[in-house]
Amino acid sequence: MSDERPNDLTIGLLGTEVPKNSPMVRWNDGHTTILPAVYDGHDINLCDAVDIPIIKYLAQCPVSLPDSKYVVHFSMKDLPTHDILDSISESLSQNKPVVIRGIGNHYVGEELTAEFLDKYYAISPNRAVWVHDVKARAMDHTRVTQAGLLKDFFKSMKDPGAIQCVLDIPLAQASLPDALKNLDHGLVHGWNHTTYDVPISSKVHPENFTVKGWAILHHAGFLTYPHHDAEGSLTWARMEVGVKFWVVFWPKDRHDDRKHLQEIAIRLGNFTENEDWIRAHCDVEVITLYPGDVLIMPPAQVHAVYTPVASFATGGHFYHYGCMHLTEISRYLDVSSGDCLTNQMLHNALETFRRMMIGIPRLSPRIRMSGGL
Ligand SMILES: O=C(O)CCC(=O)C(=O)O
Ligand SMILES: [Fe+2]
Repeated sequence: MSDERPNDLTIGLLGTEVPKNSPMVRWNDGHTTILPAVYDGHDINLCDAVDIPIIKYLAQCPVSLPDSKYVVHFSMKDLPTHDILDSISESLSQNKPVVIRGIGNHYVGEELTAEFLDKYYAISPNRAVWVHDVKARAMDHTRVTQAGLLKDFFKSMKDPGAIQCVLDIPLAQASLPDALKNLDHGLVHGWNHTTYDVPISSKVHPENFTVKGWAILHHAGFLTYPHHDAEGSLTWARMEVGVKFWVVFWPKDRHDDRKHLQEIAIRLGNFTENEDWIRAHCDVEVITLYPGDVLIMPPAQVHAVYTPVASFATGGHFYHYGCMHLTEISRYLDVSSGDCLTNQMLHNALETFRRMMIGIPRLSPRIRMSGGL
């Protein structure tokens, strides 16, 4: 597999998608990538201050290997056996992200264009989207998004002066791969099991169903800073086109001490000033995701993502009975240090929790709750 995949991820980018003289970095797993460069009027690279030091730190972190104590690795060959769902559930409930290599369609070799997204994912070039812009973020981190059309985002993909991404393209039809879809306990048990006794009559937030799937789209060189995802949900993501370095963080100790978890979330929010503290208190692993790879993260999992080439990924949020203890911690962190969130706010969360609660008496004995009950 690695035979066909070049380690040099800078090929074809310099002068076409990113500035000719972009700095580079070598990752611990052998890849070389560009570092982001967006210049101000005095030829200063605005990414020198924050983005580049973080990416250099991420690049030297250990690679997540199949024998990792933090991340559980599966391969597509393990699917579809029924046991894999139980093993995945077990890992997630123990707070371990799961990587499954090589699931599903991946259009390797086709260029990522507006036509490609339209043809395979029914995402129109005329979609209105919120565009995150690295230059805007470097100049004022409170104003990172601007409104735009998808086709213009693609035009600026070929502008070496712009590094952008779109983090919330609703894609209601995206779902967990078939073999994994029963992991979504909110839908599978919460909603399906309760409409008999508690019919849906009115006022259910439509996002219960429409935020189930989304897509994200990146130019080469975009760094998403360390954060955990909102609302206590689990997150799954599948690489469709491109490559991502998905970096996951854990406390070295005091895993159940919520004050410590809160301190980590806050310190990671200001990496530059806290690098030494983070090195001393966090274990970190880098998961390199290629097309067809699926990653599932438990609630509250802190992660940072560097996208070194133009990329497209699909994903979604869901809830799981085995992870409710982590959902609770994640929501506690949201309330107590609320600005370390990303992706969409999930307005449906409480309605789904209510359904999951009402559904408990009729739950199959196969379903394990948090804490192994
Ligand atoms: O790909 C990225 O830049 C960020 C993705 C992310 O953080 C997520 O999907 O939760
Ligand atoms: Fe995230």
